[in-house]
Amino acid sequence: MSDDIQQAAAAIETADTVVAFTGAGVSTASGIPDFRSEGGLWEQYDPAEFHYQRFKRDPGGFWEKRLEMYEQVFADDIEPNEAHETLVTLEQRGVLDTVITQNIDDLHGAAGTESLLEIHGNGRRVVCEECGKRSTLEDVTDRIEAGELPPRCQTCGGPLKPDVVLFGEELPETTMQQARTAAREADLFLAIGSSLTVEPAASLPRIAHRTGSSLLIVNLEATSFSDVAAFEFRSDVTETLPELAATLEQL
Ligand code: CNA
Repeated sequence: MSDDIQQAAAAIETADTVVAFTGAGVSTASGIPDFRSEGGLWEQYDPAEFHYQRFKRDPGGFWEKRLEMYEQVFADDIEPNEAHETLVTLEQRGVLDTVITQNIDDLHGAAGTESLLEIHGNGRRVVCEECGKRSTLEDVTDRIEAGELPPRCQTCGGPLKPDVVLFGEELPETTMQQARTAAREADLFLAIGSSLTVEPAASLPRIAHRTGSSLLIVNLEATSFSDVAAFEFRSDVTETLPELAATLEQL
């Protein structure tokens, strides 16, 4: 076991408040491409297809493209991986307080993380733009496949939108407030599988760092916080997180 892993595990064990912030890299091992890596979603789609203005202008075309993209995110064989599972283990062991995720894939919830802030929403849900009623993606997919395009709210007839933050939309204020508070209160902030480039989400490691938290980064490539991190592992999250958890067990 390397010294770095030993020291990082000890830092997790001794910190009073540990917060994990995850990005698309936590789910690539489950088979969901991230945005920016080779073969990532931006090689397959034009981000403009998923802009809020596109949804407003052409909700039918938007939904067709969205369901095509969702085949890669919500396929039947996609399941949480060792990284999601390790975060559950750490929470159950009482050493991890909160998970903040940028992901919309529902995999932290499916793995069993209890204290979870989904700052970009959750793609398994759909929301009515008029009355705010939520329904499931499954239900709306069935209706679209039966020819209801664009899908409309069964209560008020309003337009239905994925319950996620589209480009051009604000992040949910209450959830972001909770995420900022968690970042401020963290003694140790784990940044896992994220390029840490997407604003305003990337403001969270900045808040954590400025308010005195140590940063522990696990990501395949360097991030803009690499030079200030107390610990940095340029490695696969599905290897390093279980290694950290196994080391913690032996402390
Ligand atoms: P990103 O900018 O695509 O960065 C992902 C990072 O993860 C990259 O730096 C990769 O090098 C790294 N990475 C990939 N696989 C691994 C791995 N196995 N182990 C370690 N590191 C790895 O994605 P971010 O999450 O930083 O950007 C935020 C965007 C991406 C948010 O808007 C998300 O909603 C959005 N997104 C979410 C999903 C999802 O829900 N699974 C998928 C694709 C994009």
